[in-house]
Amino acid sequence: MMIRYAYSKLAAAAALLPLAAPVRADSGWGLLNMTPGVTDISRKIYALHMEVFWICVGIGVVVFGWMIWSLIAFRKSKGAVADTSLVHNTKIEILWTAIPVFILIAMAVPAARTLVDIEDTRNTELTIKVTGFQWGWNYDYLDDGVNYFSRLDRASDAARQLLSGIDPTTVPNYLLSVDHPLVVPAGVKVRLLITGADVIHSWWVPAFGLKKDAIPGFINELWFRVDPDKTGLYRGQCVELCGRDHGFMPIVVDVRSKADFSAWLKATAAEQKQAAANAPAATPAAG
Ligand SMILES: [Cu+2]
Repeated sequence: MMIRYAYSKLAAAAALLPLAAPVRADSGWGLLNMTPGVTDISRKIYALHMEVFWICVGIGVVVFGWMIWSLIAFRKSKGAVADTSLVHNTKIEILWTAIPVFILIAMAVPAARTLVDIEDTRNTELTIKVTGFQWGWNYDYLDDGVNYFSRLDRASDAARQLLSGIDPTTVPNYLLSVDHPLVVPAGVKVRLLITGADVIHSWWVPAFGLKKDAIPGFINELWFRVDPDKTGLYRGQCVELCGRDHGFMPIVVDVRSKADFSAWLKATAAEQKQAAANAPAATPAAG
C-alpha cells in the first residue's frame, strides 16, 4: 500500500516535471556538456561555448596554481615574512588590466560574428510562418498553401490528465511528441516568421541552437540550415510561461531529405486543397 502510494506521488511529481521525467538510457560525462547540434548556427554556438570554457579553465589553472604555490612556498614555517611595504606596482597593474582586456576581445569578436550570422536571414529558400497559441503551434508554408496545427500527441495528453491512471514512463517521448510535426528539408536555409496569437510564447529547438519569442503583434525571424545528413526528428518546447498548459505545447521538427520534403509538400498541399473544396460552402466569402 505504502509503495503504491509513494509510486503515485512519484508519478504525479513526474507529470509536473516534463523535462526531468523521461529516464535517460544514455549516461556519462558526455551528457554534462552542451551538444554541437545539427545546424551551422548551433555548431558556431558550441564552438563559442568551448572557447569560453577553455579560457575559463586556463584562468582557473593559472590563478589557483599561483595561489596554491604561493601558500606552500611562502609559508610561515619556512620562515616567510610578509612584505608590508608593497602598496603599488605599476608593471603588475598594467599587466592585470591588459590581459583581461585581451581575453575579453578574444571572446567578443567571434561572439559578435556569430550574433550577426544568427540575424542574417538573406537568401532563405523556404519561409514558414509559426504562430504560437494557447496551447500549440500553427505552421503556415506561406508560398505553398500548406497550413496546419501542431498539438501535443494523444498518448501524452491522455497520460497527463489528473488521475488518468496511465504511467507516464510508458508513453514514448512523454510530453515531447506532437500530432503533426513541422516538416522541413535538410540542407536548405529555412526562415521562420514567428508570432503569437494570444500571449507570448517562445519557439525553442535545442539541437538547432535556436530560440525566439512568439509575440502577438510582432514578427520575429530566425533561420536554420540542418546538415544534409542529419535528417530525423528534433524536439523542443515552448519556453515562455504562457498559461495553464504551457508545459503541454511541445515542438517536433521532422527533417527530411529535399526529395522527401518536396513530395510531402506537394501531397499535403493537394490534400488540403481537396479538403477545402469538399468542405460545405458555409463561408463563401473565405475563398
Ligand atoms: Cu507557449
